[in-house]
Amino acid sequence: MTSHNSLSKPLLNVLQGRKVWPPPIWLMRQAGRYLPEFQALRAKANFLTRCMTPDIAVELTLQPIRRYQMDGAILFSDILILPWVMGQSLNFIEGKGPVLEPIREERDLNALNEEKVFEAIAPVRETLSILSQELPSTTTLLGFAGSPFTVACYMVEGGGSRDFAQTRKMMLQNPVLFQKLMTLLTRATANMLSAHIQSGAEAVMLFDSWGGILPPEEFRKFVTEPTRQIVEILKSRHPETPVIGFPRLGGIMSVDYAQKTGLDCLALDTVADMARIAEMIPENMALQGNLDPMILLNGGEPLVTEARRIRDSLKGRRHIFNLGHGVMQQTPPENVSLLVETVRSV
Ligand code: 1CP
Repeated sequence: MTSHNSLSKPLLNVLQGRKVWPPPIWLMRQAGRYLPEFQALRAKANFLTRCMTPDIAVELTLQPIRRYQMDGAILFSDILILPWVMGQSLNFIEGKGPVLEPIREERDLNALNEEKVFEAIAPVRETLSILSQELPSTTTLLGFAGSPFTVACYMVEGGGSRDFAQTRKMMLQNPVLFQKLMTLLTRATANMLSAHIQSGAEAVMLFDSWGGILPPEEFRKFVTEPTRQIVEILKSRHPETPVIGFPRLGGIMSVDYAQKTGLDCLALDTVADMARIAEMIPENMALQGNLDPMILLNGGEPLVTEARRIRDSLKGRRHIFNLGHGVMQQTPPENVSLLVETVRSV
């Protein structure tokens, strides 16, 4: 096993097939409201402006890198930028989250334009090229997208939801329309991730936050299969660039997903028993995860014990330390320091 310090980019090395000890670490939502320096910039521009202004997006991406020397820097953006640049109206409302004009009929879908995506994400492409110049030489730059199913949930519902009932209804009552939306999103997502890679992303991650609400057959059709297609397109264009998939709340379906998609790394949520799942997936696949964000928020001895347990239970596997979901807003920033120190001390 190679030691952490001898490698220029430990995270990329793990993704490309090497074992690294101690494991590299980054956190989902590592740029966020729990950081005072994030709050300071927040007052200056609304969320979409922050995503689409390269200077601001670069600064927000770099904040957790400066503070914690994370091994991965994830582009500051959002999964809903894609529907927005295709023409769906989007606002982020304080205390409520994203609000979109819902897609419910054929003509809503026909109004979207995927041809515009590349040009419209020019500021995102610029953010990535600046980051690839400015990041420390040991940090891996990550691009990302929502999975087609998760993005479709927000597009059809018009925002967040507990059960995405409108989306499930469309799947059942108008399967042709829903499939058309999925086909469009699968292509557009692959093209957008491809643009991220061309602009400097060294690996990309697909967030499937809501796939876990589906029964098995639908999970295969709308989560596993579109993911497989995206990986196939990306590998044909960028054979060297690793792809991470995060089928949140996927349970046992995550195993099938890992086997069939061609992904390089399976990211697992908090409820997953990583060491057991590790035994069920292809041996050449890396794992990412999965500390409970609540344990991070709580800090102290329980944090140290659990972080060590997760890290040590995957010794000998290719592992990237992360949370099982995003950093929670009330997390004391010093708990993140304690976590990083714990994972890195052997
Ligand atoms: O008020 C604010 O400052 C905006 C809060 C915020 C932030 C910081 C949103 C709105 N998005 C983001 C950034 C973001 N979103 C990143 C950036 C990089 C990082 O991790 O540091 C990423 C990767 C995402 C991904 C994202 N957005 C997901 C997938 C992961 C997950 O959390 O499950 C989802 C579902 C979204 C939608 C979204 N965007 C924002 C909110 C509040 C939500 C959730 C809405 C809901 O379901 O209620």
